Amino acid sequence: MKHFAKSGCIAPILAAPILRLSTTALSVACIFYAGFNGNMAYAEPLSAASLAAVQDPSVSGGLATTAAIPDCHSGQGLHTGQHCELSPIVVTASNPQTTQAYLIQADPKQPIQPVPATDGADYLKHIAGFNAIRNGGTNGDAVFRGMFGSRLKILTNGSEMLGACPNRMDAPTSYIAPQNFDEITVVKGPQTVLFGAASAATVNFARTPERLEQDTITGQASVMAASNQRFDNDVETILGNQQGSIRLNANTSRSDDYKDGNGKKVPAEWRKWNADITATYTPADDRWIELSAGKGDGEARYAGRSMDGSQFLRESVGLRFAQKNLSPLLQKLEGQVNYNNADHIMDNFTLRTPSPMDMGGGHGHEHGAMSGMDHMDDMDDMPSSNGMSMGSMDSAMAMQLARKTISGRLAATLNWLDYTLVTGVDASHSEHKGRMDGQYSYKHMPWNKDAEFEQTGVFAELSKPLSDTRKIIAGLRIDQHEVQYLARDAATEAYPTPYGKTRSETLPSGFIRLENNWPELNLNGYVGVGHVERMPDYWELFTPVHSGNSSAFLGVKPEQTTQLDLGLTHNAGPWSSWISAYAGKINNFILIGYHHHEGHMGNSAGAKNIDATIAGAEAGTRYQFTDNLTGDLNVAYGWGRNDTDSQPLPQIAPLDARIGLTYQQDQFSVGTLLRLVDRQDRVALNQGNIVGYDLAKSSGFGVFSINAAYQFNPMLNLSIGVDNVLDKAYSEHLNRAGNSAFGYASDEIINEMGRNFWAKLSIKY
Ligand SMILES: [Cu+2]
Repeated sequence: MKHFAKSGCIAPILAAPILRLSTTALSVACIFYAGFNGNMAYAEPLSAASLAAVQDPSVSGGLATTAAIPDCHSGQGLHTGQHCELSPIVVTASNPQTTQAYLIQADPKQPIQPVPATDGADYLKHIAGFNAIRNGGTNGDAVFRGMFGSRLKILTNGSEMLGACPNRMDAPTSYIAPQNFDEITVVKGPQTVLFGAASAATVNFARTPERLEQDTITGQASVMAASNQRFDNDVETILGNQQGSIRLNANTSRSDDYKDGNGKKVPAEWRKWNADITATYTPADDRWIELSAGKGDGEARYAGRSMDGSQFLRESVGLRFAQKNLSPLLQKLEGQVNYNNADHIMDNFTLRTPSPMDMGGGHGHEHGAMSGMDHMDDMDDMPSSNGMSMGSMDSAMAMQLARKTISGRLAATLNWLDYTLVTGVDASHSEHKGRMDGQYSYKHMPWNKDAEFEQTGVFAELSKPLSDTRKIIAGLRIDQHEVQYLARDAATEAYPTPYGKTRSETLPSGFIRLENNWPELNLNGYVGVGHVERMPDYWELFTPVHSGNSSAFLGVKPEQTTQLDLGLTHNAGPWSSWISAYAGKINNFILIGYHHHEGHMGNSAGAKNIDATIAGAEAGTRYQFTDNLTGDLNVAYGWGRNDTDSQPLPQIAPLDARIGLTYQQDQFSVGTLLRLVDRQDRVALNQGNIVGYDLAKSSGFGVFSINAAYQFNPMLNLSIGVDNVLDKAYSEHLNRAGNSAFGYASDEIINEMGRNFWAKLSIKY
């Protein structure tokens, strides 16, 4: 609280504790309630019959032993027809099986190990192929197969909310509390065009509208406590009847700085809360309309930056509907309109003491300012060419940034003969603005708008069975983009300001995929080719100082990815295995390099287009040793080459393997997780993306963790664990250098967490 008080933010002072109190009270009440009912409703060992009942919601009545079984919201992903398997109570390496390996579905409400921070990137890290670039304790930036930023489409209920920070302190995933959603869906590669042009993956965090059978009050809540004063609360309540329902999701999460394996404190504390309310009108089985509103805020101390995030305010409003069975031809019509606003403040006085003119440390990798309100995330490169008033050059500085996005989407599903066509339009408008000054004056400065984005797209995805076992799917979309440069920054001789200039691009994307199954071999496979032309995003156009001989805004070209994706899943007897592999050629890959720019202190970002080749695979296998004992192995490997400069592509995580062993008997399970990571020799020093760059070759490590869970009754579940049991000091390859303000030497990277004890109690009611 002291930090909130210091920052003078009234709203979080009031809102956070009230919410924290109310969710705690609710959680406690729920746990007592469950304890009472536990005597009456005893948990049965999971039989095949009860499993089937749970998987079919019409049979289950909503109160079955769902705590032990992932909810299978079939049809809510980007593709339908997936089945869902029983998972152990505590998932180790989360990589659930679906019929095809390009599609991952995960249940964000299940406890996972190691315990993630309350944000989307930290959750995604548990899916093979994903990593996150660490800043501090939370709000890492997700990377999939070495691909960063808008190569990943991160969606909540089909809509995209981008952060405001020019240096991505507030990555899109930092506004997402995964456990407040029902399902996470990942489509690997450019294998869908339904939600925008994404070259590396499309990720959707979805809440599922549901028609209730009768008058119902249902929900779940959990509390978690862990080392480093970590304390989380989550509550979800659904109230309604056949006509409609109200759903409330709220959570709070906090942690102090953590200790690494050497016992050294890493500046990493965070506080977060979210509250979302959804009203759904369900007049019939085949139609619904839903209005939702949500808000959240938080703060995070960043070991790897010279400023912290003291505000991560999110405001979202959404309206969506679906109407099925309109006619034999028109199977479904769906639409949505979304408003999202991110209002972020970063400063060097709320969560740390400003060091007078922090100039040194040789870690001046942060970005130079070109947009007039750009990066002060490092005081090192306080830009001389910055058009914004620097006030009194007080060393206590703050910058406030906001990004507002309004988006809409309309899609129809058409059936004709055995063709299924999903087609529609989407559009978005987004504005970015900011202001900065000294600690006491920045709130009085006028806002300056620096960027405006427009996007309009049309898309169509057609699928047709070729035989009982073969299906072909093809998609095409065309996007029209327009970006306006509105920052009134001072021109330099080298790169004159593009003030008032507009960039317009019309970019096509598409894919074609063949899916096949061989029932006699228990094998499913796919092969697909996709092509994506990606518009450079805010960070690529506005953050770097230049691109070649031009300003970044005028010089960075759209990126073209052409990628082959193929994979197999195999389920037979005690074995279930999968592999998803890819190989791609990226023309005009947008590479961020850090070097010295005139008029900027230290190193700042420059962008350039290069040609690159990428390849890699994720694979996993599960073996059922006995009825009770299961083994899991997951491996991910990515490789990339900068063909233009004949050197490795930067910021690619090394070979990563996770080995899990789970013993489960009746209501009890115990598990271990061993994560082994190879060293990374393939680096391109001082090159990377907006958040991270290659600092050095990295060495390998192994981390061992254990967990146990007990299902007291159908409602009450306790899981406990120790992450990094041996208290090993280690760091990930994708990382940032620690900041000199916290006493880090230049290029000293941030270590991961040491031994962490945690316990989570969840109830369903
Ligand atoms: Cu920031």
